[in-house]
Amino acid sequence: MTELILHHYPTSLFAEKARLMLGFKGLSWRSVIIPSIMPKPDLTGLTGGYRKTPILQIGADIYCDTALMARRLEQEKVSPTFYPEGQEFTVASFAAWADSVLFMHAVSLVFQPESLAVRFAKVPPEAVKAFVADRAGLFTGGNASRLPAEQARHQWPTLMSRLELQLSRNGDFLFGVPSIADFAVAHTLWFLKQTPVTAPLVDQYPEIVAWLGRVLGFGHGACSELSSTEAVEIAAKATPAALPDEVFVDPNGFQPGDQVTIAAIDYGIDPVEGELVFSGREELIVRREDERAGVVHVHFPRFGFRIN
Ligand SMILES: N[C@@H](CCC(=O)N[C@@H](CS)C(=O)NCC(=O)O)C(=O)O
Repeated sequence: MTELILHHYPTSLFAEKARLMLGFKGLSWRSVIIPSIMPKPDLTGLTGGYRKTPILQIGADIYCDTALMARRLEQEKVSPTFYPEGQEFTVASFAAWADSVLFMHAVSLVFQPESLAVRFAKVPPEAVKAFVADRAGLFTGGNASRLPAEQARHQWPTLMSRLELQLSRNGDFLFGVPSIADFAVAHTLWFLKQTPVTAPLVDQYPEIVAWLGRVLGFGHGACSELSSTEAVEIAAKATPAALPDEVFVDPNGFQPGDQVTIAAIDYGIDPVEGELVFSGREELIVRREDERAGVVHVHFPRFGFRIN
């Protein structure tokens, strides 16, 4: 089973990054809508505990984190590429910066009370309370600390004027041609554009506004709905793909077959337990067995994750 299955929900900004990546590659995919707060039993049944959004499933292979997802989609369809030749390091590093630094500014700006009031205007108070409590839990225990709104507002003009200058120099995309860097910035600005309180933080920069239109214009590709139960059944019937043809390297001495846990280090640090079957330059793979999903391989980026 080689269908691409994205587990996501409409308002998730990293899900928007994934949807745009799928659109850019012109891929067809199945869409599983997941809850925006815990519990998410079907999703965590597949991942073994990782709870962040989105997740890419291909049969019995589960890809966590959009940075790794981009690499998997690149294998699925090489062209158009996320990593233009000669700029691989630059665009991947820029994307990692955007997914952490720029993202944390946006979270802080969107979560300031004036913006939250508009964003949740039609949501019942208990649901808002549950959401805020869930996100407080999400940011507990990792090394990512919430940026005070005042500091985020203070630093925002620097970030945006650098992007504005970069675009005025390089043309249609951040590095001239489209790359993973564009997708890693666009989803954050898309998020800010959702409410009239935060939209002006983007709208005052004409080069950025025009560029954002171009990136969002890639669309989402063709998708059709799938239930989370069906997705679990697909995993149960499938066998994980062959491991990458790359030498197992682990600088801390972990060996193939070791029983480990893997967890993000920034936030959403819920560990996933299983057998370490692969440790490569960019990717870690854990084999685990789930009551309903059967044997699955859960894939993580090496960067930003830890093995215990
Ligand atoms: N580094 C992760 C970040 C994912 C992330 O932070 N997603 C947010 C939603 S935009 C999340 O998981 N929020 C909690 C949730 O959906 O349960 C990635 O690139 O996939």
